[in-house]
Amino acid sequence: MLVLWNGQLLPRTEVQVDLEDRAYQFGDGVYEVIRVYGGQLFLLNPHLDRLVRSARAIRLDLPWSPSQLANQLRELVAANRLVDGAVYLQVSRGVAPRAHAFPRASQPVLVAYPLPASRPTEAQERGVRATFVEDIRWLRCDIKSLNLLANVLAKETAVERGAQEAILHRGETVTEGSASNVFIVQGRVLRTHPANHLILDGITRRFVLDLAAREGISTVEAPFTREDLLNADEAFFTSTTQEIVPIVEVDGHSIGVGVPGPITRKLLRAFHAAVQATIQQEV
Ligand code: PSZ
Repeated sequence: MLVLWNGQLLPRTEVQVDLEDRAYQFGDGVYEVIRVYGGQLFLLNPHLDRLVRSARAIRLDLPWSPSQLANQLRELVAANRLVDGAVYLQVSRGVAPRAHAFPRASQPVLVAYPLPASRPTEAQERGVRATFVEDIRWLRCDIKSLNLLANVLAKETAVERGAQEAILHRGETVTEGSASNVFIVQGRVLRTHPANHLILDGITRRFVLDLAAREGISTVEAPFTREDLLNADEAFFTSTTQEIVPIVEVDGHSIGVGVPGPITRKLLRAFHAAVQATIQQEV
């Protein structure tokens, strides 16, 4: 495997992660996961725009322009002959003697490498179980920061309960998943939490909202409660690698009739068609 490390492509064993990299000690950095279909970086520009926003929000100056990053990532994909998978990209504030305050002089460290990913076909067809977990994160969940401890703890709680995903809630309000955005269908309306400081504005979230509009499905970005979710006709979560996954049960309560619903299935078909169209466009 070749790894992109500050503009160079190196074998994994030659990448030297420093003991005092601030990502390692403080989680002081930002990241992205980008899906690759047919050798193409899917929705690359929105991911790079979000990386720039996340970096700015933590006052980290990126020394690379989005178009330079795009070129480097395309080289990474080509060098690894990556066809179907994902790319993980992180930028840390760099290496400096351990101290909380920003170092006077440090160069950001960028690392990117391929991750395996494949469409979760069975989960998409059958749906999955989810569980409620209190959202104990900080109040800047819009930043895709390397600090994922609360997300990790929530996901582990889900695993312990035999659920695929943790649905986070602040009090009664559902925010998002531990590593996904959450949608419900109420009648003919698709609803998801607004993109504010309480959630990550998922690239897949935005893509699905746009797909829904094109499919003639009404959408509303408004908070909803745990009870709204339990009473919804359909529910699903979205993420870069999971695409759209129907939620058919939450803590033992069936959602709708307990199988993936018609609007969710329509969106899944539209999503898969959009992916297919992107792959074919570039060939
Ligand atoms: O492989 C995986 O399971 C992935 S790849 C990306 C994610 C999970 N999750 C991103 C994410 C997230 O961490 C939180 C807290 N909320 C929403 C999302 C969805 O964001 P996008 O759609 O940009 O991946």
